[in-house]
Amino acid sequence: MDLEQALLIYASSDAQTYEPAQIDEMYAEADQIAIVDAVNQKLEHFVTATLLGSGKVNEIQEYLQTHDEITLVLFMNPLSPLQHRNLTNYWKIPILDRTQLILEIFHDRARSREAQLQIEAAQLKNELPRLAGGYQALGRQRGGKNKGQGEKQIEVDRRHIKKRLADVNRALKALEAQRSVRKKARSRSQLPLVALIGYTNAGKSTIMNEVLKYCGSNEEKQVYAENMLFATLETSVRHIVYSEFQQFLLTDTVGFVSNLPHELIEAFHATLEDIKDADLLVQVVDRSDPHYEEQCEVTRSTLQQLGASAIPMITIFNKADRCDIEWPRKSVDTLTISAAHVNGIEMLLDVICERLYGPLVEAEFVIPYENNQFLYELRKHGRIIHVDYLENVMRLHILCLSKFLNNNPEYLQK
Ligand SMILES: Nc1nc2c(ncn2[C@@H]2O[C@H](COP(=O)(O)OP(=O)(O)OP(=O)(O)O)[C@@H](O)[C@H]2O)c(=O)[nH]1
Ligand SMILES: [Mg+2]
Repeated sequence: MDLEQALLIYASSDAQTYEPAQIDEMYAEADQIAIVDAVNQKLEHFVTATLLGSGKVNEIQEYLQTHDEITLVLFMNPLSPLQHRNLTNYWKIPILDRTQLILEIFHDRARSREAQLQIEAAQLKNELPRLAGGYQALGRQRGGKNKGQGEKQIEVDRRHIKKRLADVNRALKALEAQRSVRKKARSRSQLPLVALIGYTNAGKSTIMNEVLKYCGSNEEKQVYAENMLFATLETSVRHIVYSEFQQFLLTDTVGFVSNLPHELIEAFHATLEDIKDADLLVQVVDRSDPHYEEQCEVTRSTLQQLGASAIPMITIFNKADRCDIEWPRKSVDTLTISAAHVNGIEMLLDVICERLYGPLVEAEFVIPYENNQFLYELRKHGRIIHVDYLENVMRLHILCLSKFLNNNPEYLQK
């Protein structure tokens, strides 16, 4: 397949730069674009009409004229429709901005019908205000058939997009209805909901799969985990049975990314809604990533945008095997583990269940032999470690949720 040769441009007010490697990483699986050169531009103020100053715009124009092999400009900034249109007209080359790039990656990776429709809706909405202009950058996405065909064609395109958008929205509404049926079923189950959240590629899906494996679920329940950004584009919910009395629903979610374009937050609103219903959030952080602190900040602000910052949260510093730090380790609200190692998963399950159900305590009960009701209740709240069979009574040494002690004070020994 012919790779598209792209020039990468990034403008920032601080000295931050974007390296081609970071984009290659984003595109690891899609492998459609080769970045041949990069321009990192420090700017005091962004220009409304073109983002970059006119000197830089001209310089890039000259560069493009002498580099015919370049067929695409990738902007790591989001561009307004006006900037997008002006720059495309100056440079006569298709431009993908950061939002469109992320949308394209999402488009390539979406597997469920809902995710595909959500992304299509976001792409169509993004396309609409960019339509008016001589040179159709977005022709790229639709086979280039619309390049330079004038106002009439734009009107036809606009009508076509609006109609398609209406169809997509209708299909999404229908799927949302199914989602709300599933949500009702979930709340009927009365099990607490725990959501794995965090920056893309942190290891959320891997942790979900390790938890499933640890709890003996069969393989069909496993979710897709891969070393690429945005591997997960839909939420999946699984029933986790750690013990008879420690069960919960666990949901894997779409990874966050810095400055997630608002189109995408909107597009994934329904999917991300699930996070708002969670009783507990488990933030997964790739501790081996040099930018892990910034990524925690992205999670924090995304949760705020979703209106989910009040939900209790624990944090997992994952991929500790790739760092020079002590693990597995536990402190109040954080765990340092590696998803691939079972000790960390057990620690995680203990912490989740303690948060949901309170701590486990050891206790001794003395009950008459015929008290089946007690044994039935006990099974729902704890387990027997040891039994002494005495003359008329049994002495049970048990491990149970602390609320069980309060519910059954009459038989409690100590
Ligand atoms: N070395 C190491 N690799 C890990 C660990 N946990 C996950 N990975 C790898 O990290 C990559 C990403 O894992 P995923 O579980 O797909 O990440 P995710 O957070 O679900 O990513 P998105 O769905 O894209 O948001 C995979 O290649 C995993 O094998 C870990 O503890 N140590
Ligand atoms: Mg995932």
